[in-house]
Amino acid sequence: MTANIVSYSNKDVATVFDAIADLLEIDDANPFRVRAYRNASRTMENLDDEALSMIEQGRDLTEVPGIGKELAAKIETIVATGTVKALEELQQKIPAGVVEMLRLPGLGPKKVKTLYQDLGVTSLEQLDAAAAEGKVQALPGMGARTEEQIRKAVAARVATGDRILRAEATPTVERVLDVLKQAEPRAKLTVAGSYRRSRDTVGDLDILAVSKKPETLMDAFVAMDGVADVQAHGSTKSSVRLNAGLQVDLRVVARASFGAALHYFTGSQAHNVAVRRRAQKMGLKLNEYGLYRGEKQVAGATEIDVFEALELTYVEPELREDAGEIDQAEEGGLPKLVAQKDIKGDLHAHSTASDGRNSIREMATAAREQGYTYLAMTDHSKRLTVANGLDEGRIEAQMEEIDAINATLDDFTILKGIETDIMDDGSLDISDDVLSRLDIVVASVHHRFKLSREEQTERVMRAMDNPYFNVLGHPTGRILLEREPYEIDIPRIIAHAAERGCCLELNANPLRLDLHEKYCRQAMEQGVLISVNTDAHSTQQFDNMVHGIGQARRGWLEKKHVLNTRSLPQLRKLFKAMRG
Ligand code: DGT
Ligand code: CA
Ligand code: CA
Ligand code: ZN
Repeated sequence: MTANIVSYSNKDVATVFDAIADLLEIDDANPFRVRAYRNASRTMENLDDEALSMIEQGRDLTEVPGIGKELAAKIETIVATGTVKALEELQQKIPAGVVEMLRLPGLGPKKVKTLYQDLGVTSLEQLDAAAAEGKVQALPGMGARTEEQIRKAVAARVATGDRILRAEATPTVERVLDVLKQAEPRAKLTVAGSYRRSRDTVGDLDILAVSKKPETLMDAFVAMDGVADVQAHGSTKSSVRLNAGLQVDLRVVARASFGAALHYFTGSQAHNVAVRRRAQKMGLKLNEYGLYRGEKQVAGATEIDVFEALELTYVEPELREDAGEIDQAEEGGLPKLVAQKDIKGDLHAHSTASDGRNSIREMATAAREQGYTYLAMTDHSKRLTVANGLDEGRIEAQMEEIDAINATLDDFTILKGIETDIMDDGSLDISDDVLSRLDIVVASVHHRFKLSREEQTERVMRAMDNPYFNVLGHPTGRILLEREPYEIDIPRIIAHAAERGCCLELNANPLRLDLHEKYCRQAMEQGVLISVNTDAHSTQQFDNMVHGIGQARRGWLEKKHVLNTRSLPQLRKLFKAMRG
């Protein structure tokens, strides 16, 4: 029996088509077939209607330009199962290690094919060894640089293991909860682990249930679509590995133990150890079944009960890292963490004027639908030619365009802004005269990542000294699981921002989540406001705010520490003060 309640989106279909194209290319297939899958992938990404709803409405997928009978049939299968025979056959044929090589940054199918076919490399270890011996740079189309990049990428992959972005795991969490809910509507279900703590990446998923019918839940769980491998199948614990590689654990616990189990499996491990130590000091014993005095359970049904019995106020999951939260909970001094509803607007977004996908008006409408009262349009500036960055003349035209749109909006304001590039010498790439007429200036580093720590720090500090500088965009440039932050002394940047009275961004794009939580906390302690922005390049990306909020909460931020919780008049006042 398969529980066929899971559904897949156009984006999932596009991912499958891309994977097929990659593997076909490695397999030396006919280039026309490769291109057909690539085109189909792009078609699916850009399709306005979800294939699933088209099918449900009885519409024929072949009405989509570029989709013939064969592809339409594949789309139907993928939407229903998440995969398709063509992909599975290729996955059988090509070693898993080769597929893994594809996921390394900087390695596309062409290079992977060469490495696989010319060097016979079939795992990351072999790849690293070949690179170490200088065999990679001898290959056509590769040089010493590629070789060095490969070694770095392998090292980074080994360091992060098989973690995936939390945001990437969200659809899986929802699907699994959905399957379980359908199997046993009366079960109580929650996700625990690093996912619940809103970590930027997760190693695996931990799901907890209370149910009178554990077998029914477990059977549905191991029979879900997308399960590649069942590692355990019991009545209290089951574990599966999904096709995408992610592991999911499901535990069923007694109602009286639910709170203790939720606390235990939420972690972090360091937090658990510290809380257990506290329990011991109080003559109690804490484990995943409950809090005990001798044989008697004194708490366990809810987390609140457990904390209360330990004379602690409730600790939000995001704070459970053994970073001072237990002392604060004892004193009743934990922060009231910022929440999505506190956010009044987004201060970093792009339109079609640079590299965004929607017009300013569309972006404003979508921001308003988020419940916001303002949105700053901060398109790229002229140095970033690849993103069609705006020069002074285009900025002035955009200011007029914004005035015209604002005149038609009565309870919403578009702020005029720019994401200006920080140049090599720390100057900004837009003239002060134009900057002075904008409402907000976000400044970012988009090139010369390789400067020394000293040089990079000073470059950014000089940019902050510009009188029109408001917010430092994505302050460290990291791309999760892909690119390390550039060398920069963030504590010095924070101190400088405190002195200068300007702000740092927490970029909410789930690939960035930049500024890191520990620096958010440092900035907050020094009175530097953090602006939680999505950097949206399309109307949908405003939804990324939730990821930024998760990271902000992990950084102990309250509403008052976040710039864009301010009302528009308050915001304007702050910006005015920044210009001194
Ligand atoms: P992950 O999966 O690597 O992103 O991180 P977590 O925190 O989800 O870790 P995971 O899945 O290994 O275990 C879930 C939670 O269970 C963890 O946060 C704390 C608890 N836990 C697991 N193993 C131990 C242990 O050996 N000792 C203690 N005190 N807690 C543990
Ligand atoms: Ca986990
Ligand atoms: Ca786990
Ligand atoms: Zn940027």
